[in-house]
Amino acid sequence: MLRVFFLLSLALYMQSATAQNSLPTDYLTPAFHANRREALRKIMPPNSVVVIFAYPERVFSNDVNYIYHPNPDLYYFSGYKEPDAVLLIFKEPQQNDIGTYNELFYVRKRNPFQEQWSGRRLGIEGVRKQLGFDQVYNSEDFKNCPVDFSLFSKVIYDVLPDDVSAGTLSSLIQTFREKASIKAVDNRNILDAYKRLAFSTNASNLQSRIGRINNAMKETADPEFRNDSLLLDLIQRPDSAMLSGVVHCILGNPMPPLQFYQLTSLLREIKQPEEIAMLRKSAFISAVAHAEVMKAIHPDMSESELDGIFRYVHKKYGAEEEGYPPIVGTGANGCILHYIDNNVTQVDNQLVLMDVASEYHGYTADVTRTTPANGKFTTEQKAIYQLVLDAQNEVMAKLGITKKREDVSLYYIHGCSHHIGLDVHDKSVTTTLKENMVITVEPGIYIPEGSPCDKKWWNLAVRIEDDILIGKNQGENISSYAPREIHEVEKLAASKSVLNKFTLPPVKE
Ligand SMILES: [Mn+2]
Repeated sequence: MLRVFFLLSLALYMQSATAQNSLPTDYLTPAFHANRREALRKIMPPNSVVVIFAYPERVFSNDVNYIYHPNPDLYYFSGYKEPDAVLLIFKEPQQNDIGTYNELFYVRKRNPFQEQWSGRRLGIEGVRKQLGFDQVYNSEDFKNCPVDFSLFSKVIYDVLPDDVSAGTLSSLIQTFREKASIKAVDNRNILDAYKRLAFSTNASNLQSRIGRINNAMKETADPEFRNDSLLLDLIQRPDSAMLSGVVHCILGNPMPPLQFYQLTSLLREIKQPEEIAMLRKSAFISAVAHAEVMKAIHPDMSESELDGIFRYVHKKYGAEEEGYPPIVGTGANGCILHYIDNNVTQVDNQLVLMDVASEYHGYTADVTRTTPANGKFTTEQKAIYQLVLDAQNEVMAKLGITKKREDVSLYYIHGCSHHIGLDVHDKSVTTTLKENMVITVEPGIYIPEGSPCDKKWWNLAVRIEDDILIGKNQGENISSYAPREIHEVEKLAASKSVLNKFTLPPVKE
């Protein structure tokens, strides 16, 4: 019996070892990531090194972590999607005992026992073969890393997480701190304020930016931030001459995380053809999901059921994740900009604001539609919806005429447009629009209960958001599959969905 079982399991093992599971074939290639490292070297200052750590893993519940999300910068420059790693990219080739190299990669060690529980790891060999790196080591060996950081003019790295106190990543960061003599913890308040000043230098919103910094300084108990001399100078004399002096100081010898942000943003804000292809897919998938939801939506449905339809359509196309937690806000909930409770059990005859999009192979779309659950806009809903739609159309038309972001911003109701890419709010430092940037256009009107207007407008919330690829002379809406015009939305809502017939047994009380 035992023997039969042994032979049977051997046969099953052999079968599973030879069986080929089909996997997606449209991932970014090792050549893409190598090309991005080369592009980074070109803009790095002389005699510098960039150090990029993997994101930490986070606890979901006992013995269970949240689904791991790789650090977008590490992914961009390597294709590596696992935790517990650090990548070093050198401006110039280095030479020492281990030979000549211009990058070193310390990755998560293979562990057959752990892999049976939590999934396959690439390990050294996998990173060499599948990602095309030459100098690859286990993370544990970072302490023997042959780099003398004191010999570099600039050691450039992102803000180091200060809430990771155990495990491999913690050791990697600790080792780096010791080797590169980094004692201080970066002050995130100061970094944020500097970033806001240095990388959005249009004069039009100078006062509002200084106002926000001033408020943040007043509200905080952080003495280092409150007493930052550059920020205090600017608050005392908030004019553009002082601003340019302050920005000059900030960028003259930038703190490492600011320089890291600047360099990585300069690359990531302009999308490569492979990235545009990925964003087109992600935006299309997301728009199809919105169209399906328009067909399926019904007053008896719940917010979470609608949320589930989006997720199903995204997965059906092979999108691994949602780009951000889905926002499905019925009536008044639509006025909460990042509403994610999605727990209303019946959407009734209300407007439902849905800001939901997929993440496809790392690339995130960002699409919003606002749909009447019963398929017909009321007079009031129509009026507000049309205003938002007109604003969006005007911005989109203007994208063909002007390339200045500050001109575009005149036409936003709540001043919100951002880049998309590996992050849903993707990095950017350039204040003018350039070819192959991908941005959102998302006007909205929100009228919470109690607003100083006729009650008939209360609890109306409308946002329409599309993803626009900036071309040479005009923008292209890459999420246009989901209708926006009132008659189109009503027509689609009146059509049937296979989900209308999808019924399940009730849960026993
Ligand atoms: Mn958005």
